[in-house]
Amino acid sequence: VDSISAVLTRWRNRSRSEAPASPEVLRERLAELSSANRRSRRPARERELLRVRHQLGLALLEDPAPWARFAAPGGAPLPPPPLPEFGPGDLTSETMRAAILRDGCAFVRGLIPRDRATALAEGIEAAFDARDRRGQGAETDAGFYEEFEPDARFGEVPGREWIQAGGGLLAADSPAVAFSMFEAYGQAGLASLVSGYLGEPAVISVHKTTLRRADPSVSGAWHQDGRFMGPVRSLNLWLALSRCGDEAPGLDIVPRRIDDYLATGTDDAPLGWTIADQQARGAAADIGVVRPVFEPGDAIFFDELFLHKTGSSPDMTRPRYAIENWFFAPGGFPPDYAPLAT
Ligand SMILES: O=C(O)CCC(=O)C(=O)O
Ligand SMILES: [Fe+2]
Repeated sequence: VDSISAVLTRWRNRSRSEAPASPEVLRERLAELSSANRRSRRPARERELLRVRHQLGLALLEDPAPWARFAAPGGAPLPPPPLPEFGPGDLTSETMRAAILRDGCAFVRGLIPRDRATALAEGIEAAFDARDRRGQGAETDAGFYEEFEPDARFGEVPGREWIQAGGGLLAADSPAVAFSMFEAYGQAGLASLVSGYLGEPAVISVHKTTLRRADPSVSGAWHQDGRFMGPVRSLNLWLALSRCGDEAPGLDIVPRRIDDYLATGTDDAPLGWTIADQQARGAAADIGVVRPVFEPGDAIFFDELFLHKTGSSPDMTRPRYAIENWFFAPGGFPPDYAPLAT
């Protein structure tokens, strides 16, 4: 058996000197590196894993399926509105599609185990710390914060300052947390659930998979993410890693299907791409705005049309940890984003 460093050296040399590897070869590499890293975690391997995920993502984008369709809505009868709540075992691609077409979203209790969620929240705290210490010129914990450099065609990843200002850190900038995140996704069977939903292999991005820490002082603003992503075929997984919605900021949502984009920048809307409170309340109509209480590991899925915002109140006392993870179909991937295979 080759040592991992021999494998890595061969791989690095290979990717420089040969034609791009096929998706099959890259998948195999991903599986090998992941299983080695499960046995003993290594920053160099976690960095390499992100690079291979990026290459595989690029390969998948080369081969979109324009004829692909979302899963047909179906499966078992939906839980009652306004917020259809599933156990992890009873959410399928078909029931998810049915829930999104009826209520705009699907809520899942315990999508990942509580202890994994809590460990991810600790990882986020470590990544934020490593970024702060790096900002002060100090040595940092290897692998908790390293800015990912996508292929040259994408240029520099923009907006890290405002992502930071908004309480976020790109998952691709933390090889260590990214590894734990993908492991949790693997255990939850997410890739096949989401690929089944999209009708194509689910791909995420460097630009829009964000580790979040929301302090009670953050004020949310109503929005639909499709407003700034353009025409996409997407599914967002918003995964709570700490209890929120009561003692810590959660999400305020309008749990109904909205088929188009609401007017932005009117009335008291704080920014050009955001939606005024009275517009959002109007859209919610008799359903009302809902602020679910999430436990660590609970999740909500929704797409680019869904109306939501960070839900905070002045009386909240704790920060909230979460992952905002947008999956895309290769046939509906934002052109400026750098892909990562799931
Ligand atoms: O985490 C938040 O508070 C905002 C999340 C969000 O806007 C999203 O997941 O699209
Ligand atoms: Fe959003």
